Amino acid sequence: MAFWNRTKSIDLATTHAEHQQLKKTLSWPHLIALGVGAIVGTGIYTLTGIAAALAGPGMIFSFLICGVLVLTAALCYAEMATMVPASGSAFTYSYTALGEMVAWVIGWALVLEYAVGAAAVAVGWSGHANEFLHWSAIRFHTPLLPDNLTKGLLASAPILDLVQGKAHVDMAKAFLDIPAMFIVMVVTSLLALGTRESATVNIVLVLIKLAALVMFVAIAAPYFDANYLHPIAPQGWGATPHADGRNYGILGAAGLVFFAFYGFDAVSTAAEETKNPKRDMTIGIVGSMLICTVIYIGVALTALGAMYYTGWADNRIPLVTILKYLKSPEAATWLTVAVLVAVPTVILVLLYGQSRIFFVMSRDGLLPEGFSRVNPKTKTPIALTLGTGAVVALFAGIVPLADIGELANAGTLAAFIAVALSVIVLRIKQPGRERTFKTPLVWVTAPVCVLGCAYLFVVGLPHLTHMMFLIWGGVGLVIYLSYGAWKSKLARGEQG
Ligand code: ALA
Repeated sequence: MAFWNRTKSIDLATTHAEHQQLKKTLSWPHLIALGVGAIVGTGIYTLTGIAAALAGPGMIFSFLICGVLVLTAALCYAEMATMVPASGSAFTYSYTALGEMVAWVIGWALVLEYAVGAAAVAVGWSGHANEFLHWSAIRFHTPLLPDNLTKGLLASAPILDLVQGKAHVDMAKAFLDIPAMFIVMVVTSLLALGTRESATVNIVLVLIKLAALVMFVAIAAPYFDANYLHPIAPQGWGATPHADGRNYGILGAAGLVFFAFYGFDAVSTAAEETKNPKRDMTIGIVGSMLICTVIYIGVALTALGAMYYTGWADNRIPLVTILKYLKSPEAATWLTVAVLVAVPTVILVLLYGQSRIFFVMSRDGLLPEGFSRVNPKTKTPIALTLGTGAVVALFAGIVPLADIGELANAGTLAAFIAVALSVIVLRIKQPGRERTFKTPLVWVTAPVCVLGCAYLFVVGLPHLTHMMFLIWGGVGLVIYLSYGAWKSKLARGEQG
């Protein structure tokens, strides 16, 4: 077998040396909380505003398209996660089905999903933190952060302009997004304390987050005016690039709100720490996905019907803005507080996923061994968690939201394609292997996932995102060819 397509055996993927084993502490309520905790976040609370600008009321279809697509992916993930109950998500699945080089590229793309995604969520959180600081300044005369400490270095100039050399960063106007950095550091510390503690706190916070959305729907639904939904698709049904570098239209918005849907796959990264992976993973992944899809469609439709979308399009705090417009300032404040308290769960799950992906890649010899050292007391990779958190905090401190949201989507779409392909390949190559959860209508579901995600990637995402993704992938490939291809455990004949 050539180096690039050597595969890891599924049986060995689930057995590891004592000092490299993670503790089994999680069961399905933890996993559903992890899933819902990772899914509901900046996507619905913040990106809804940008999606409205891109597609108008038609964004409801953007949400629907993504919901269906992500459901196909969730079903494929559930089959893989129960068949290969080991840390590493799409990376590990691809390693067993598609070969080492593809697995590396997918693991590398997962950095976009998890680390870049976590930074994007932190930036969305920061918008609500600023709203809270303003409220508190009016109410209690507390001090405000200076403007140049609430936005990232790059936020003053759209990235496309920077890339094309049309804009320069005005250092006096924007420097660091301190709230975004702050929240990443808080979450990192929580995570370093250990999986179990973090996951239990997570359950309470998920309930707060859901309560805030239910409150939003309860207050806004009575104002529903169907006239606000016309015209339904002011920017068309496709994806049309505009001069600002964004893709307008329903498919263009789908390329963005896709962000709101993923996160359930982070659950699969916890498979190795799950007590009864076969049952718990299935309930955790599919269940959390379905719950979130229903909530999203409800919230988006309510928002569109309560206030004409131009009033909150491109707003960093769209739901809060709608509640204020409906003369419910207290509810607006409560929603802001709920986001501040609970959306960090999204960052928590994404950072958790990121540190575990690096952990597994290192355990397989594709990254230096130091990455997979677990602390003997907590049995968690503390140093790795802290290191990952530091890099993400820096990133969150300097970059703007929409661009990194779409970049995170690119990585996620690539991972979804790889997982659906893995399902197909293993069904053909290892038909007799036990599958606790079988993807229903697999010969329809998996190809729809592959083709749908590829289509959304190519058509829905802006050109700039394609460019950044290619550059990132290229860097990853160079690292693989100069390190992992020679150092991986498979290369050294240690397993496989
Ligand atoms: N789905 C997650 C969010 O919307 C990443 O924040």
